[in-house]
Amino acid sequence: MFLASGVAAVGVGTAASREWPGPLVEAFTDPLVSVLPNTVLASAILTLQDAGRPVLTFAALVAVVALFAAIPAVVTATRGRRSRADAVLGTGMGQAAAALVVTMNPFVALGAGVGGVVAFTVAGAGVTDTATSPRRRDLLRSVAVAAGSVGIAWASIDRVAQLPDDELDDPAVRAMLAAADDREFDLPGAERLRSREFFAVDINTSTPVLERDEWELRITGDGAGEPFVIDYEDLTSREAEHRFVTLRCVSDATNGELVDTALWTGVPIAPLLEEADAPAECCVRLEAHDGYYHGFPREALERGFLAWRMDGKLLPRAHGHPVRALIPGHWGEINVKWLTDIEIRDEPAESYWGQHGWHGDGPVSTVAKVHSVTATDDDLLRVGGHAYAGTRGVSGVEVSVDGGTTWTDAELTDPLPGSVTPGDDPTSVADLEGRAGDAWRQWRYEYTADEPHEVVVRAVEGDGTVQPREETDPYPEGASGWVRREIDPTTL
Ligand SMILES: Nc1nc2c(c(=O)[nH]1)N[C@H]1C(S)=C(S)[C@@H](COP(=O)(O)O)O[C@H]1N2
Ligand SMILES: [Mo]
Repeated sequence: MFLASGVAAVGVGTAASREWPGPLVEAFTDPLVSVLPNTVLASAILTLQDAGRPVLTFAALVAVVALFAAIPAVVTATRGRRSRADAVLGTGMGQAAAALVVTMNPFVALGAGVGGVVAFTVAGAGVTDTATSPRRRDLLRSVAVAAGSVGIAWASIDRVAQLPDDELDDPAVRAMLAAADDREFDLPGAERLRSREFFAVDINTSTPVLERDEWELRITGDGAGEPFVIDYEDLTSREAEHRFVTLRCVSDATNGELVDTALWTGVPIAPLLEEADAPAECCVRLEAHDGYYHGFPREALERGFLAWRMDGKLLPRAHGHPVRALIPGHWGEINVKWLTDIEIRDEPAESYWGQHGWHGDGPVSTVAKVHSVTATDDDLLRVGGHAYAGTRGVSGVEVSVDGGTTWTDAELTDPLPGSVTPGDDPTSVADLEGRAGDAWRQWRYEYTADEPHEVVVRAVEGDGTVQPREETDPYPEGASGWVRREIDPTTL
């Protein structure tokens, strides 16, 4: 019955917040993250990747239910069974107080107190029962109460507010999306040239909800007067540009899948800084609605972009709705989603992941991945994937099918079109040639082989620099090294 009371307190308290996982559970995820040593956290992120968030939420849920179940247990133990009314009252007050302290939300506190008490009373009523198997009945009743509260909580939680399916009707966007489809290779098992399942990485257990009409961006300088404020209307009524940009998370393994490309619509940041009369300081700190923050050199921000559309649609909630930053050539973590503040500073500022031991501020490292291995109709082997080198660009991919002894050039997709500015007339794809900025390319290579062998690939940057061979783990500076993959032609 203590457990039933704990489950009900958390369930009803969470339902009262109308969010999932809601403030009660979330109050436990951050401390969990901070008590875990950086190495454990790093390996959890690496091994769990997308599963990391649900696992963390579950761990926090267990912790918070345990706390709320401990309250009636302690109250009962200290007051004895003599006064049930006392125990019930103590439980309710204890649970409500705990919820209030944790969340500072009176509705959650009320829900937790009432839910916990009702469950405690109903499930605990069997204590004085003299029927044949009171223990069993207690247990059944507890289970029923716990299941009931979870059901109520689940049913009353608002699903994350859907965004309207508002697609931009713009010839430039259509031409660029079509260009990506025209230029791509057919590589089974690999992501398309414009990603269809863009990865999402952030610190949240549930996707932050920030509405367009609530959004404002503040630009502030050290101690300098009034902040410069711009709202969504104002930002998005400016003349927009469209850019293909690739993002890669610093926790991506050499042949991992935390790298993707989309067509983003937005405006450059530099003119905004000018308008804001931003002081000529060295450094900036970006801050977001979810409490995430990132400090880096101002110079990088000057080349940045504020995006509110992705592939022609409103920026999805998971990718930073309504507005995010895109900073060319850097690891994913610097591309702050749900952006609310740009602070100009005269000294470097800390970053969320920096404080957890990652060094993801530098330029993204160069990589060529092997995600597709197929046999063609005419009995050739075809290997392929993506190559990305940030703003250095990819000029080639070299493939070795003998474990790294001899190398041959792979075929590459034409670069994606780069930035299209309002004056352009991108009705033909040829107009977009040669302007790829910070986007990946696909590569493919066909050959014959009957025996198992190792394929090794390495990318060549725009200026001819070959991707370094030395292998490192993602933690703390991002993975490096050539991707190697064993291939057994008899299994294809
Ligand atoms: N506000 C906010 N921005 C954030 C993060 C975050 O946790 N909160 N995560 C960063 C990290 S680590 C990465 S890799 C990219 C991923 O962007 P995506 O989720 O759109 O792929 O967002 C970055 N921006
Ligand atoms: Mo990341």
